Amino acid sequence: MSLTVYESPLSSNAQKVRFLLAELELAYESIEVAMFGVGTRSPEYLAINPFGLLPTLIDNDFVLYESNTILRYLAETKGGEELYPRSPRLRAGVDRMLDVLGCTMRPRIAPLERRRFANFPHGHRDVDDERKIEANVMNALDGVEATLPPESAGGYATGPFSIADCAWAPTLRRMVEMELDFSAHPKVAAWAAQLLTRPTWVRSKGPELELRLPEG
Ligand SMILES: N[C@@H](CCC(=O)N[C@@H](CS)C(=O)NCC(=O)O)C(=O)O
Repeated sequence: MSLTVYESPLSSNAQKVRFLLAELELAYESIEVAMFGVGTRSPEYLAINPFGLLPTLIDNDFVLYESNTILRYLAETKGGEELYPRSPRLRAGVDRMLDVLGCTMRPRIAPLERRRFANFPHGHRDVDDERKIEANVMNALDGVEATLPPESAGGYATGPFSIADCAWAPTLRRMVEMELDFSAHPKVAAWAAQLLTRPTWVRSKGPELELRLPEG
């Protein structure tokens, strides 16, 4: 069996996949591709992943991109069935958290990450604009808080640990690094605390980004 992952240490979507591979104790070859359009737009990489995005998994001769699809595939095929339950209702719970992340939270939080971590926009800083974006993130977090099960269910995204947790860990980590205030979201705070200290995450998460906090 040969597994290869095209990735970058700072890619949140690659971090999801590394986390699951650590959970499954699977060895793989890591091929680092430079982000921000450097290696990702090279003809060699575009021949593997036509979107020019990270990560891409190669399982023998099977090429797969889209990080959440990779999580589902690995869970289904590499002994992680309990991480992606078969029962339709339990599976729907995991899928919902994957979709909330990809369809609601990521579009809202990505502009904040660009401003706090990537020094965007260059040269000037609009703190009011950042506060509006942050409020939009917090509204989505209200939904997450209401969706999370009671802590007694296991403390993870749907209770027991699942691929939804692998998917959310990089974004929760950035929320913590950005010092977002979780005081109105106690279940999210407890979830992040438990998830971000899980040994497989700590081992696989990769380096931190450099943060710039809003002035005033
Ligand atoms: N929907 C894709 C998004 C992948 C994505 O946006 N990857 C980023 C890194 S996290 C990337 O490769 N950006 C292009 C670049 O930096 O050149 C997935 O989940 O795999």
